[in-house]
Amino acid sequence: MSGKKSKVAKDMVVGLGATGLSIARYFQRSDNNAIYFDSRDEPPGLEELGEICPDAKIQLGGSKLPRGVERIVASPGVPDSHPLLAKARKKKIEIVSDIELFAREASVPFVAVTGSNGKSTVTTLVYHMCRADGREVIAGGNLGEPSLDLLDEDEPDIYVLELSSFQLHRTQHLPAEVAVLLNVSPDHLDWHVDENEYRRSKYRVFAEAKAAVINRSDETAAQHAKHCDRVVSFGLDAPEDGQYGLRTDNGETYLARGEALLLSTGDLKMYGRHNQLNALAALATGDMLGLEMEAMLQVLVEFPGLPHRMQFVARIAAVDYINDSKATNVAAAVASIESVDSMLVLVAGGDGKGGDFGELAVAIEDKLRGAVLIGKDAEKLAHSLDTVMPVHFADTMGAAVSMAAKCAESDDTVLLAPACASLDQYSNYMERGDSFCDAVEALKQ
Ligand code: UMA
Ligand code: ADP
Repeated sequence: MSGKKSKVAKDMVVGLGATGLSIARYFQRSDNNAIYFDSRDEPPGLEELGEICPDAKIQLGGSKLPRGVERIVASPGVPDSHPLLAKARKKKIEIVSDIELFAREASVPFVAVTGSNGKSTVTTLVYHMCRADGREVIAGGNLGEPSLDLLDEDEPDIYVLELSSFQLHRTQHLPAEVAVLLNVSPDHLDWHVDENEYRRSKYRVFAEAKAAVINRSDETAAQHAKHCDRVVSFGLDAPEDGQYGLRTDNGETYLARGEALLLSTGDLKMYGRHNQLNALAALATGDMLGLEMEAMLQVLVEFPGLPHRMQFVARIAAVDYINDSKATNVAAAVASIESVDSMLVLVAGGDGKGGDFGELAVAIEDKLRGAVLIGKDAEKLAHSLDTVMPVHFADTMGAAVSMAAKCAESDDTVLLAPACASLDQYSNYMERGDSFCDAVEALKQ
């Protein structure tokens, strides 16, 4: 196969992680030659790249832009400020995401789900709803399998893609069947130039969409979705005809479409107000796709939520322990704190990604018995929180959970909702969540 390839590589793939390897597989399938770059001496995908593409040209470190490169396919973790990408931009070389390549290639419709928080939950709900309706469906993107790998599977009726701001930032062409924007709050300010650029990346999801699902509280989203053939909104208020929201009847709150009551919120298996919003967004999306309402509602009754999102761990000595390790920014932590009714001891901290912890203090003042802070930005968090509650520091998760157990009173909840990324101490949020669960288990001994 390699004999057919042109000698000079016109594509450069930046990043040898999960995305870089999926691009390598895609290029190998389409017989395309590329140069592979990673800034690290020992990138995680180096060995596998050798298996996928034994004759791959590889450049590790530096910022040399090889002659002949006409396009860069960049992995999401590498910001535009990287010297190689900065150089490429100066030379007006096209920089695209794997999602751009997916969108050019996909021959069946796809749903694009984005937002600062709730993406994985809504993507998974829509996936299950499609299945419950009898559709062949594949989900991936920022969640799970990289998008280009999805193209190598048997063609489904529909794809459901979770998209990050990093991916959208480098995607121009995205003709989604339905584009979903759940919410926008500051995040990833260590990657994007500023908050405006982050927001613009999120709104880009609507650019070529046929239909849009928008959050009613976001007027800018409505502006960006104006051109779509159909727009359906969701929110926690009572919905107008054809829109999704909450209605109260005889003291009971229901998910509703217009005036129609669909499901009591008490029958939702997922926990918390934010998950009612996620359920409404998923219903609105399924509605756009023509899915059966009964099938969708059954999914909401059964789906317990994803691991590490408001996951109940244990009740020990009259205290509940909840793992919301995926609350990796301030807005997510606020949402999870607001969804717990009892007084709380918060376990938080990690890499704050430039987020504003002041907002956290304002939102949670009355609910917190105290906070135990971990990780790189513990001091920064303490600065915002110690005026409103007692704060403690811990070097390890074990020490944090022991300290939280000491602070908690009867019927309190100890909540891991870090408001930060985990990468300063862990490989990912899952490892951090597991470490919390292990520390809670250890309390039983
Ligand atoms: N890196 C370097 N040098 C390089 C290339 C990468 O140091 O040359 C570093 C990056 O700075 C980053 C890490 O390597 O810290 C991984 O970056 P990557 O772009 O290679 O990541 P992938 O392994 O391809 O995984 C990416 C997504 N990761 C990011 O956006 C950081 C994964 O989302 C996604 O599942 C995967 O593609 C498949 O699509 C993870 C994530 O944390 C879950 N996403 C962020 C989030 O959800 O908040 C956006
Ligand atoms: P994402 O994929 O966008 O990170 P997840 O579905 O994995 O979203 O949820 C991550 C965290 O964000 C949850 O653990 C919860 O703390 C918070 N969250 C989820 N949905 C919402 C929402 N609709 N609004 C605000 N916060 C949310």
